[in-house]
Amino acid sequence: MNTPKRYTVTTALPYTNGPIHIGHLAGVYVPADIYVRYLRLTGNDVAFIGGSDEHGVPITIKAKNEGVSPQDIVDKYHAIIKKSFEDFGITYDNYSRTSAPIHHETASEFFKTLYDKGEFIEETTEQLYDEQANQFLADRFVVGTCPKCGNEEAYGDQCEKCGASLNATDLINPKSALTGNVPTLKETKHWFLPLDKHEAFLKEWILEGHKKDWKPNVYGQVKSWIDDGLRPRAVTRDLDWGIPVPVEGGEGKVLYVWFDAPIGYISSTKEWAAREGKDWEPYWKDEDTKLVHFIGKDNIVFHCIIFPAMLKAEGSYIMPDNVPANEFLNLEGNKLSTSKNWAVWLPEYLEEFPGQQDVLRYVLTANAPETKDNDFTWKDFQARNNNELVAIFGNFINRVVVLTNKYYEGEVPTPANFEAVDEETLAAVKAYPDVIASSIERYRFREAGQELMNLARLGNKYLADAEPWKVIKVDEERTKTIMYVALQIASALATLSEPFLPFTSEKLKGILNLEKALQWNEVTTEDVLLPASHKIGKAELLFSKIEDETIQKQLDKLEASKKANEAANKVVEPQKDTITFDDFTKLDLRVGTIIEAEKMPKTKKLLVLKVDTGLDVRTIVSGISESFKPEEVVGKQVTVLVNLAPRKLRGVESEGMILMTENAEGKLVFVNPDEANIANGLQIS
Ligand code: B3M
Ligand code: ZN
Repeated sequence: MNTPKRYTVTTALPYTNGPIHIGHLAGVYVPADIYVRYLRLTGNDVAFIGGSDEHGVPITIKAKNEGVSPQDIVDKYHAIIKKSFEDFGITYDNYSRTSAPIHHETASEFFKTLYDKGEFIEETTEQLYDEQANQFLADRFVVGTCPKCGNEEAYGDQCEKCGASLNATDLINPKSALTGNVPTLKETKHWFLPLDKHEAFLKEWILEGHKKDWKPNVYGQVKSWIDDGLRPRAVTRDLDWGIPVPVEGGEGKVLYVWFDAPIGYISSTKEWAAREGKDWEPYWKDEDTKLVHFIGKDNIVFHCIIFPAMLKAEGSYIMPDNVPANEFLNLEGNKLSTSKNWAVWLPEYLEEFPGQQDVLRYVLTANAPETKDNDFTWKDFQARNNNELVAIFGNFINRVVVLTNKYYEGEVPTPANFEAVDEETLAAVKAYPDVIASSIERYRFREAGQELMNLARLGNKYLADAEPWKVIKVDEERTKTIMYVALQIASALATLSEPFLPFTSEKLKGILNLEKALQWNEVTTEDVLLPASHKIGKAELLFSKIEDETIQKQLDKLEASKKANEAANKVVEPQKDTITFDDFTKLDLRVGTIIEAEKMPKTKKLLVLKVDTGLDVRTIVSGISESFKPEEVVGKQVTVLVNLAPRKLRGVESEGMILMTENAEGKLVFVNPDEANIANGLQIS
């Protein structure tokens, strides 16, 4: 039995420049929600804190691209993100935003405290400057080669490939992301946090103190930075979107987004405590509080080095107990990409798979990139739903409920004598809370989720071996025992599934008619999980099979994204050699109408067309069959090159060429006269 504690659990504040996708969910939000739901179920005092990260260069870039203000962008995406978390069952105690006044106050105060304590180095240095854009280049305003790993797409503050935290002047061959120009250097004053001053503390606290309980992927990254030697980091920027620097000489400058954002956890906690009539300070300053940050691996340096150094310098805060960062999730073998629309977006998933939040929660937990990057495929999504959720968990519950209603009108029967298999099964059930808890408390959610499925497997196997549908014909008393044991397993699943499958757990508690469901540890401590003569409800399916066409639809969407990317990134061929006007007059281009069309047998790409050119009706073979069905092109007016020498294609003589090009989705389209009903044969000049 755990002694209840106070926990502050935070999740990375997503930039409000786009919706949440499955990479965010798998890396950060689903594991965090599993963790806090379990902590609450085991009687702990939990503050589950989140919010939107509304400053930073990604937002100003998005605003610039869309011709709106940064505030418009953050208002739009904060609302989208907040609602999608709610609809997906991420149970924050508070979800705030860093443009909120309480955050501006908290972050400004924090900066001022460090400033007044002399914790900053105030220095005028040369920084990268874009003369054409007339602005300093920091963070994502500049791209270049990472000095640590050679990644050519490193940003001015961080390399996402190796995670290194950088000063923009560290980049090799820097280029302005605004104009593409090579930046110049220009003097400007900033305030630096001397990380080197906290090196001894960080070494002691992390490299000694957390050698055993921090995940190897986190510990390894932190160790490599500390071993490389820590340097002062600028915590202010020459930008106009962010929290103004609240000290003399700070005009026109804002706090670096990675200085203000982690303080967003504190301001969100303050906002929650004020609303709940609680004191926020114990959640951030009491040594008994366990502070846990859920993040993706690209945020490790900020949560394990920079933010702790800030908290240490401020002096009144606790340090994080753990930072269980996950690696990255890929999609169908490719990196998730917002810019390339190569993602499964949470709002779209919620719309296209209504009521199936738990399927995605389960699959993202089963495939979580906990120790290495992992891949999400729609085929695997379908397989885990159909072969595990439907065939094991759902099937077990459905049989128990249907048979209990059929044999006993929904009443839990009084068991007769327990046989060895019954005793063993009931004992195994009682072991599951600790088995699953042990995995959760070590942030091994994949393992924990599979242990839950093992409990459902235990139930399924128990019923399949006991075969109550046969025994009922010969031994009523034995059947009562079998169904009683099966119902105990169902009740245990109702409680233990809540962290992983909260929507299913709710439904199952309804089916079992559990007004007050068991607490986590009661599954172990209580002799009876579902008492005899308790009345359960009617059966309803917990999960439904996902058919191939549903999956194909998703794969087609991704294919369309891929094509659109290819088209968007299509290299525009350089202009061909110049021709004379006489050369041009040799081309005889006419308006024509397609009057017949059929697929060329045994080919994928070819249509055989009959085209009325106004001069004659001729056959033209065209490679458009992957973009058009024959019936779609009949009647279309097209531009025809009629004096092209005839060519035999697969035995068919083709006399001319129809002008085509590609659209943004990479689909072939006709280059045809805009006006309708132009007489065939008219020349195009
Ligand atoms: N806004 C999101 C990211 O880097 C970043 C996290 C802030 S947590 C304080 O994906
Ligand atoms: Zn790098």
